[in-house]
Amino acid sequence: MDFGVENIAGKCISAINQRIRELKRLNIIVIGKSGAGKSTLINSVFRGAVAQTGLGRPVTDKIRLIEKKDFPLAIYDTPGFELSDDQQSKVIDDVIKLITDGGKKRDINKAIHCIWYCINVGGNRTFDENELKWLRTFTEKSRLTQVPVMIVLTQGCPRSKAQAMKSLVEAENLDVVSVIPVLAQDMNFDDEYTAKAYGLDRLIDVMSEALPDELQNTLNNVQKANMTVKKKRARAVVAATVATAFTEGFIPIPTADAMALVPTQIGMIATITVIYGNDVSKSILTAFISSAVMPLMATLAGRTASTGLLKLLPGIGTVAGGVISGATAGVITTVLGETYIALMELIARGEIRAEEMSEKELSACVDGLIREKTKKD
Ligand SMILES: Nc1nc2c(ncn2[C@@H]2O[C@H](COP(=O)(O)OP(=O)(O)O)[C@@H](O)[C@H]2O)c(=O)[nH]1
Ligand SMILES: [Mg+2]
Repeated sequence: MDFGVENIAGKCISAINQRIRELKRLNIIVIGKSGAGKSTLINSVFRGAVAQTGLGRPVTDKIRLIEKKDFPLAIYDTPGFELSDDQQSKVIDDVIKLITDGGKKRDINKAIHCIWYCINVGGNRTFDENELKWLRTFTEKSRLTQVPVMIVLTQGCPRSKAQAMKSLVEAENLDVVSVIPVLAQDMNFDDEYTAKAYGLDRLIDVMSEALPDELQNTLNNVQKANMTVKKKRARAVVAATVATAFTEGFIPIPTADAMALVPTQIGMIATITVIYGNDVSKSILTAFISSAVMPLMATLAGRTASTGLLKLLPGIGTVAGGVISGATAGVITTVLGETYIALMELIARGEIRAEEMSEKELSACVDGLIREKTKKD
């Protein structure tokens, strides 16, 4: 392999694209009355303004499918109990059919993975008995399909009312995973008081717990509401990379072969990128490789006097003795992973606008991050 910065950056881009193509599709049914806040919720939880692209494609006469090209998410937008009795039971039957048809194909990309049942807190003066009845009928049928149902109490403001409603629904002992009050967007009252958005991070936590491992990267790729889960997942990728590639499988190599670690690190960088769902350009990768990967590899090869980086190594002796041990390779890879996670987080939070930064500014940013990660406390 050619270990020039350009070539490594190119390899990263290919690896990222391949991993994006390999993501399984997450399929969600979102049920709720019109005006409950389904579209607002969807747009606040997922990146890419998914619910803004028109009405979606009709799947049945009431259910619409919202999806975007090259985006691993499908949402079935489904009306709630506001319909006539006949229409209500038809919608329930349609939803159950959607689930069983998806399950029959034995393909994770076709299966329904979870259901959000949305109830508007703000709009209900008291809890609507009919809605509860609908929910009872629905969960009795959906229970058999074993698809996790989450009750989302939308427009959950005031919070005390949302909490009271949560207790009321929980007392029903329905077959649901969780009852989660949320306010998807800040809500203004007479310019004097603003209720702050809340609860979306909790919804993603519950989703993450309910979904199988194969869908965790997809969930993180499409969601923008919970940075903690992304970070946790990204750190697990670093730990797994270190464990499989270096602690167990790595045979000490001569320091001159430090670059042999790079292919594994490219895989790690690609997976972290996918978890953050950031649009990563070649210039970001170039800055990361020239300011983080290259200096660390040079340190391993004993070609640098950068004492800051050397301090990291568990035993300088191992490197000075002419070989890189698995443990040393692991420490270096962990630092690289942590630095890359920090960079992805800055971009995902909008704290830096990488596309507007010069190569020099990007490099300075990476430099600052790696200094933070290598600081001994
Ligand atoms: N401020 C604020 N407004 C919301 C929220 N959820 C819904 N709304 C408003 O309630 C109305 C109906 O929401 P929408 O998402 O279109 O409901 P849908 O019919 O279930 O898709 C819209 O005017 C939204 O702006 C929220 O979390 N915060
Ligand atoms: Mg809508």
